[in-house]
Amino acid sequence: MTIREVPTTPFADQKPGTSGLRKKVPVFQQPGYAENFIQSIFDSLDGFTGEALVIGGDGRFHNREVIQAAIRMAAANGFGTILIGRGGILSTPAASHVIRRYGAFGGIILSASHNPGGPTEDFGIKYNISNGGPAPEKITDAIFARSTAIDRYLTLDSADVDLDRDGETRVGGAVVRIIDPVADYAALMEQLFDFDAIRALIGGGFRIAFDAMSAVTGPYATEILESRLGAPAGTVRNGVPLPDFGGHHPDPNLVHAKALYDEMMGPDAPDFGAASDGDGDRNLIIGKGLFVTPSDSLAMLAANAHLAPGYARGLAGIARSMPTSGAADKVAEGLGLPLFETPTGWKFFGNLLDAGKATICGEESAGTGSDHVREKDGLWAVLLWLNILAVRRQSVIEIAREHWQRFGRNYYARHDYEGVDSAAADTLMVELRGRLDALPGTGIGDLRIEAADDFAYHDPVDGSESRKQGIRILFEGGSRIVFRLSGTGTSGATIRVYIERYEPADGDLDRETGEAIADLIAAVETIAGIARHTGRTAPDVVT
Ligand code: G16
Repeated sequence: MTIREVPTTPFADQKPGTSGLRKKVPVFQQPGYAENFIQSIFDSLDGFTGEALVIGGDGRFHNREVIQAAIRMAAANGFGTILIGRGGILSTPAASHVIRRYGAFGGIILSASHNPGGPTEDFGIKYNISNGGPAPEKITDAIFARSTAIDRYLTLDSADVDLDRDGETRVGGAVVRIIDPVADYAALMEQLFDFDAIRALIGGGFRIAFDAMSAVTGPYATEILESRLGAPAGTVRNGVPLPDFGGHHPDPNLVHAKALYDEMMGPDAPDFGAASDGDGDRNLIIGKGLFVTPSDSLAMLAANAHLAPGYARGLAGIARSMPTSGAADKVAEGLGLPLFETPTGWKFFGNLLDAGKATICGEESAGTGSDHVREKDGLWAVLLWLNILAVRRQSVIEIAREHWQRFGRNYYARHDYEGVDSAAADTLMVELRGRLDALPGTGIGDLRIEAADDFAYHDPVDGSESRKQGIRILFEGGSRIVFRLSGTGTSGATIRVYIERYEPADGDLDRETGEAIADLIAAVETIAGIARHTGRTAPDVVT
């Protein structure tokens, strides 16, 4: 088969964000757009001739078209084996596992995560390296640089591969292997968790509601929760992945999983509610009568992980992204473990996990995971919670209360201002940065600002520096407000404001979050002038 060199010209907007390149589907449908980015990935890598590449996606609209293009291009560029999940499906954590398990050189993951899907909605491409994790900034910077100068891409003239039939076909010099997307991942979960204990819990009448949000986790959750753990049929809702997620926003938060939340707060609530996002790496945990914030979930999982066989030896350390609450820090302190604070983006955890410095990582953006793969993992978090509940035989709310009585409670909320004019958002951040030196020592009502900075990260493993990762306003007493711009949106800018108050173990642990942080919320406008800059007087989403 002849390799074709197709002339192309650069697109100016292919800079990867927090997690790969995310754009609207029509942008990706422009001739050569996906091809340019994929070739820019290959041109930024060395030494993959004859090696294996994993390709998988979350099944969203445009998934199959890009997979077919990526197969031809990977073969033309010299990969020897191309592993693809049946139907073009691989959840992001499953793709990470497949890369590791088969010793692949890397993987291309097609997803825009929790963003909506469909002909006018979102699509995305990201590259993961051989450890199974998102490419570090060194590589994403190289991909972007290449995308601005690209003048050709390599492909082959070959028929589409049948993505729905397991087995092998040849495309050029490469073997394309279609694999079961669920089997390897489910086997890994059985190694980590005590399935017998969870089965006994469920057998005793413990009720679970899992919302797969018509996204990729459906087949994984159905196989694991219903087939292997014996939960009744119907435990997994919206379990069939749809290209447009049924018209919903597959974001497992209190806004987009409101029906589940309402049910969990109701009189006949199941014992445990959970949801996962478009590509299966995020999770939402709701006990009967209690929403567990992602930051608290990280802390509670870390404090109890030793109850699961895969973590019985204890943890090497805990890592969290900077805007994530300090709840995990209290656990690390209490257990005598190192705590690492990284910038937002799972890619920053990779080095810590590879070096054995951290075992469990998590983010406020509903991501938790461990060293079993190099992505956050929604179903993993659900199974670790179930394992803990099966051993402790307490409710989620009892576990949470005991946790706060031991470590204190971090009242926490994130306010998002979405679709804001990008120039206005940039001006807001520039102005705030300019005032950082003047803020310490000043007061707003009863709050006194102790310190203010722009977070910079020094990677303790490879020594790399990442600057301008979010503005922190730290108050006396440990409260905090963080401002940063999202790196995952596809239209305009999203301003994220993270608000946190720490209440010690002997303080008032039973307040409403909104009331506990009301003075901090009021201080946001004084500090940043969001209304003045953007005209917005209230956030679009509060989580
Ligand atoms: C991605 C990253 C996460 C990050 C999240 C939100 O998650 O992998 O590390 O916390 O985006 O990022 P931002 O605040 O910049 O929008 P996902 O689930 O979208 O891949």
